[in-house]
Amino acid sequence: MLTRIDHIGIACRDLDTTVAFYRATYGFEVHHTEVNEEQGVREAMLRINGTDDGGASWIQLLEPIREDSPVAKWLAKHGEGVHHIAFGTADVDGAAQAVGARGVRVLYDEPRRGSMDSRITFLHPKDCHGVLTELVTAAQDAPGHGEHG
Ligand code: MC0
Repeated sequence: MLTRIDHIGIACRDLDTTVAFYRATYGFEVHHTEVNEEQGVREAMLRINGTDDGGASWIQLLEPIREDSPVAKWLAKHGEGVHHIAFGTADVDGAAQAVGARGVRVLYDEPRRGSMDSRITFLHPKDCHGVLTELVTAAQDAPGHGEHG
């Protein structure tokens, strides 16, 4: 059902400074940046492996753009650090339904838009031994991607 670690989300106060650290220390380059208004973040995706066609895992650096956003709240309470882990699946709807049926709170009724046009939902950290857990179907991993009609 869940086939890989898609990304690790890291909360930071200043995206540019944190990107500079990852570049200088590990040689990771930014593959993509975007603002996700709904989630209240500006983010940078650093690809660790894989290709544009799929199978990649990522470090996702997250800077809040609003004080009332989940990442801003997390930073105020805990400071910078790992904010969530995301498991990849070809079927985020099915995975969310299956996990929900096992008694874990799924935070969204329907998956929402995540990085790079992925579809995402979250599991409540209190039901996951303290880990905010995301389920994600990357755009490239969605059934039918690349097919031409
Ligand atoms: C909160 N808690 C966490 C946590 N955030 N525990 C582990 N990891 C986290 N990241 C804990 C708090 O410490 C607290 O426990 C309890 O959960 C309630 O937290 P709260 O501070 O009162 O905040 P709430 O209840 O208003 O919201 C928590 C909730 C929220 C998880 C529902 O953060 C949420 O909806 N998160 C999902 C969306 C999200 O995080 N978006 C940002 C990434 P104590 O024991 O202190 O009471 S967007 C993203 O990642 C996208 C772009 C993508 O991947 O593509």
